[in-house]
Amino acid sequence: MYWDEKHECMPLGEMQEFQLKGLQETVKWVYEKIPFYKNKFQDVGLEPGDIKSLDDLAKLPFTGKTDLRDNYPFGLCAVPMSEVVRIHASSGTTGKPITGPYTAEDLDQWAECMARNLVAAGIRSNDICQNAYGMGLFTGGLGFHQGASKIGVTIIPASSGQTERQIILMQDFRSTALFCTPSYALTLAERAEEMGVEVKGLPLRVGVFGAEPWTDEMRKEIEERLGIKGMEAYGLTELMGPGVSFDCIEQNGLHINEDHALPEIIDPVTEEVLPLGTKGELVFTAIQRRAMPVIRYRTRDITTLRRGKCECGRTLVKMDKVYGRSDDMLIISGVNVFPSQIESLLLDAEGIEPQYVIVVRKKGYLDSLSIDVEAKKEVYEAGKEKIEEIQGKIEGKIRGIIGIGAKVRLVPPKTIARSEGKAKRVFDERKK
Ligand code: DLL
Repeated sequence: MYWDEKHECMPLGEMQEFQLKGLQETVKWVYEKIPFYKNKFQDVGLEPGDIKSLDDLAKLPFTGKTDLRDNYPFGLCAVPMSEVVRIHASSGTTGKPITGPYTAEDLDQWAECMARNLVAAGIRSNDICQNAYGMGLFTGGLGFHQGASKIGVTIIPASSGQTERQIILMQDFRSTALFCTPSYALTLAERAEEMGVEVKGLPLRVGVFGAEPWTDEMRKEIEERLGIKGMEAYGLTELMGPGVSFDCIEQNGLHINEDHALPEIIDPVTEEVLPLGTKGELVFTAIQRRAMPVIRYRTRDITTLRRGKCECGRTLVKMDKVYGRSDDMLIISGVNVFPSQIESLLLDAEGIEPQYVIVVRKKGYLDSLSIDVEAKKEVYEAGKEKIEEIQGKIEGKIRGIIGIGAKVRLVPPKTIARSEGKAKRVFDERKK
């Protein structure tokens, strides 16, 4: 079942015509309304009329996070404040947050994109959806809320946190669907176990998880512990929030709402556009938004684009699960490592809980990588020998598969801080 069959299953030729029209209109719109873009286009000698085909997209300059920060809060907004009906913002751990202003039409389009996401995840109007994404400036809570409202489900706007109460709500209101970050899903699973609540015996059957990188191994872990299907949502404040891409029942890549967000993959160093099937940095151009349409926005997310027949019938281009962010990539003694590679190996190991932190330090001239991962209770209780055996096995795998030395430490159960939103698992102390 689709939410918007026309756009989700559009033949490629028709989609490209639609995209070109959207691109031309948007380029003209930002050129006329936002001095920042006009100046940037003029710097490279470009006028809106020069965009004659989708290939001309490559002629446009990129927009980066710093451009958004430099123009904080509304320098890149194309409409007067009287037409802005909502403002979201990303938390912005460093520097100024990224703002996301929306017109009423932008909000409606966002809800449409989210409705596609939820229907593809199997959500229907008779579902009772517990929305445990943070409500507020973060786009997760309200983004899911609006999409779910379009479908007409029963929404429980629980927001994140108050974990024990979440479990009680899940039992009392008989939630069938859960929306939250993957790391919070784990926190909920664990809290339920501590409370003696058997989630598998409850009506919960599906989760829609996103907002942070998570591996397929993590998905399996969540699916098993909660006894549900774990579906995915991807997005970013700069584009709309969640609803940019989503996985279907095939669970092998995320369909991009490419009639809204026109994707490209580039080499993050040379900025050259890469062909389909090549891993690189994801770049998006918003082609239907009015308040803040970004042009060739560099997401820093690393993935691959693929076109082909999907069993679900959707023709929307697919991106692979995000491998990591280019700024999260660790260079350890010259070897490039994504935290997701470490997560995959950890979660494959026996006797550990999916709770870990990665710390990189500099010792003299050398980089050192240490990983603390929680032992399962029975392993911890089994004693030193068992613990050392597992530590050694994981270290061996990391050396063999990733090619770097790591110090792995199994720490006692429940000693690593639990996440209620986006988990912070990597600490690169060399950057201090
Ligand atoms: O995290 C929007 C969102 C909310 C997506 C709820 C999905 C569900 P920001 O806070 O602006 O927006 O963070 C955007 O989070 O560039 C990615 O690096 C990361 N991210 C989002 N979804 C995924 C995902 C929201 N499914 C940044 N897998 C993005 C991996 C993700 N990373």
